[in-house]
Amino acid sequence: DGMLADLHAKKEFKCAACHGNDKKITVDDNETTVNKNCTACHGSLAEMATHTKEHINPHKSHLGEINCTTCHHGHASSWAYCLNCHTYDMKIPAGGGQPWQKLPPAAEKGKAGNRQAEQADVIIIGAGATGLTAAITAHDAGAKVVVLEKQPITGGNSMLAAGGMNAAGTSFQKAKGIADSVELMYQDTMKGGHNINDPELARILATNSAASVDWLSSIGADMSDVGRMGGASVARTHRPNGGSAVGAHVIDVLRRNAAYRNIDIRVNSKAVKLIEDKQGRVVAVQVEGKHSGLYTIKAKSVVLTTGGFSANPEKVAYYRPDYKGMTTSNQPGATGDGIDLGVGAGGELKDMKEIQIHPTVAAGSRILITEAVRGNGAILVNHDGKRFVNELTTRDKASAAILAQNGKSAFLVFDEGIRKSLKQIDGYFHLQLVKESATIQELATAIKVPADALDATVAAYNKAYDGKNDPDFKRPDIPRPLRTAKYYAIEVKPGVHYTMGGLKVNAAAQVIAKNGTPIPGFYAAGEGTGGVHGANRLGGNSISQTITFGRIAGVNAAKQAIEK
Ligand code: MEZ
Repeated sequence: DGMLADLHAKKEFKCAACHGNDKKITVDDNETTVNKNCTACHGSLAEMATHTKEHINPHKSHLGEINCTTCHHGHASSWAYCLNCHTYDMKIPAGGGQPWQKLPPAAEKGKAGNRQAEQADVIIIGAGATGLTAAITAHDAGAKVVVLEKQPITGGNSMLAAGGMNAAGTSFQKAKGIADSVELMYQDTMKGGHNINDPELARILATNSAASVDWLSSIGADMSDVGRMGGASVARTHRPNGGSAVGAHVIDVLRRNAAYRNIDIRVNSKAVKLIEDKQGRVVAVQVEGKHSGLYTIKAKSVVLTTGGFSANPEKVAYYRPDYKGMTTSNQPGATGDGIDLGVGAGGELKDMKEIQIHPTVAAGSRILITEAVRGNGAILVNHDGKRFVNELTTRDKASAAILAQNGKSAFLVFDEGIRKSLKQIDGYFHLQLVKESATIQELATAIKVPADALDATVAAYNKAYDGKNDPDFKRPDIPRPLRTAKYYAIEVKPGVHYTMGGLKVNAAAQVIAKNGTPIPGFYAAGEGTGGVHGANRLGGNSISQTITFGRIAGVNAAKQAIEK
């Protein structure tokens, strides 16, 4: 009672209005027919957005083109997917405030469905940037690909990626006169990772980075803006012109490319088991579809691109008890169950204790404030109104410095010039995370720090900008002063952001077994693998990894499937 189906029935719609005219109602896991019929009556997501009057418009979000049934459920209580991360007071028709995760799956859990066993060349598990890149690459290499995604939407954590994608020696850098090299990116990556990275993987990341930017550009992405991030010797972080967030754009481009190629992508479809033959080769995946129940797809190769486990507090606390109870910047699906699947198939783990906390998550929230704000000139001040760290140091050091301050938080302070330099900052205003004032003194009052101290801090920083020298904290780059009203501040705290550890892989993206040899037919790439970043990932190296290693995994998985 009170579900959307009942509301429709009251308006005398029959089952067929949503489900189509089949005598027997069957629903695929993508809920294709239902979604088509939602938009046929109510309009597209974009049209719905124009009718929505609320300040936070759930039909126009950074999640892009998603299914109506992500939030609206016919036979269960509806629930806005946004509420996985945000705390909006968001009303939804037929909503009962029940978290999406708690909804009973339509298929009885663990029950065999009546779906026939299928056969693919390559199965990709996980539809973030790595998975979609691997899928497109494997498809273009001639393979029949199936992509499985347990969440109701594609995009994974990549969808939330903000600051950009690192690459060395790109045409965009050259056009801006930035002298960079593969060697410098490699050295920065190793140093940032405390030199425990797998040097071969770190080198692959740097060597292929410019080609990965070119590949993304060739399929429709705009990576023309270049900024600087912590731990980087030069500006090499690529993002769309004007400084929009990189992730939503990259995912939009990858989704469109996958759709154009008619790649078979199944959401609400969780891989529950990897099936091996007697020789230990991975030969099939058991899937639990939201509606299909359990079924099996045989494959000649399987690529695991399921991401990390930052959104799994128990797992984080198991490996790092010191991070217990910390917020996370990650999407709800980042629970690490894919890594467990890989272990079940014999995969070796690497660097699981290496978990990154990002220094600037908006206090009391899960909203990441991109490092690009600091890269473009913002400073960090403590509750005494004073700077306390080189804002362009690596994340581990910046986070530790914030946690050492009173209240274990800090304020990110910037001005109108910085705001204008980076489009994604507009989103923080939209989310009402920013305090703003006409003068530094007034800003100090608004954030309750001593006004004279903040004034002196900003004056010293502006002097450092003028003299191109930061004597107090040795910040290596001050691209802008803080001189243009208005002035802004966001309170920030560290949050669990990225898990550097995962399955051990080789240069061909093959998963390595405990005996040190590759597991036949089994590939992995992206955050679910360990080794690329060592003990600390540099900002911007994650999207770079997704594209570079997604391509390597996709092409190798396809090659071996087609040859087999
Ligand atoms: O790579 C990242 O994690 C990144 C660039 C995050 C950010 O601060 O924007």
